[in-house]
Amino acid sequence: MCGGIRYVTRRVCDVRCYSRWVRARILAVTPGWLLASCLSVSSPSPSSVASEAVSHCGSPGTLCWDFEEGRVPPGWTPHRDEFEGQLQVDDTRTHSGRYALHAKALLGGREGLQGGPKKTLRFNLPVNFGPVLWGRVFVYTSPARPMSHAGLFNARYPRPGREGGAFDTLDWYEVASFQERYMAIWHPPEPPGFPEWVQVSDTPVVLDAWACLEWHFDAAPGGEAQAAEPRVWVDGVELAWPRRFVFSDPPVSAPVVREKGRDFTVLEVGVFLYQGLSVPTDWWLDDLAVGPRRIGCAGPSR
Ligand SMILES: [Ca+2]
Repeated sequence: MCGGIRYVTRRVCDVRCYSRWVRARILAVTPGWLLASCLSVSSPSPSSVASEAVSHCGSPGTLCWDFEEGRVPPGWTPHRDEFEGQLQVDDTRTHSGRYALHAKALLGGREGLQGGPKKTLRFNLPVNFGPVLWGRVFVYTSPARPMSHAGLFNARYPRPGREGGAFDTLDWYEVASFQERYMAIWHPPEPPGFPEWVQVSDTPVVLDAWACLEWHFDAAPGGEAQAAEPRVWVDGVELAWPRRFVFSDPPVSAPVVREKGRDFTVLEVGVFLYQGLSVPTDWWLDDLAVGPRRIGCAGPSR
């Protein structure tokens, strides 16, 4: 039993463990930093400038960013900025070309306690992007795998019956790591971002090497009552999720209903830790792409 919810033993452990780590988020989302951040951003809107500025590499509708501008690409705007470190485009390590997006020397807080370094950019997708979002990014993590929940990418869409809307009104899918393993989550709007459907893999985060992360988010699977569970691949191998559970605080007895959606509207990329990070850690992200079809890991040579 867990707050009146019956779980199998494994899930009780998972939920309690995860609760201890993510409780930080509950406290972190209510102060002004996030409310101000969420409320200050405008509603997603058609962005002809952004959609024209990125290259449509590969198949139709695919958007790609290789960061070879040497600066934050057009259409992307700073979103979260908490604790120590910087998020910048630089030439310190790349998967392709000369430049990559670099989350540099992130640090702040303590593992297991509320708050953590968050450095992200956001991007408004072109209108009518659709309900299926495949993604691909190459990630290099060094020098240590974080124990805390470390988000890398998320994509958001309006709740059923709505169009557009502010960032904090959108359902969202997330690709992240937790306890040194890859993780994927479906969330209701943030804050609070739960009750959420959490999937934790048994695959350790690739360290000190480039890893190709791919994901598939389907907000409108045919014949299904709710949005699909997120799927993630690392270097072409789909991840298994031995730990799958609902997280909420306080706990809820009802299962999470992953609301369906019609169009993804917003992307967020960078690194966002919901608990502390005591080891200065760097992430590099390069050759980010999203589209309605699988993009794969083929691309520029390293
Ligand atoms: Ca590059």
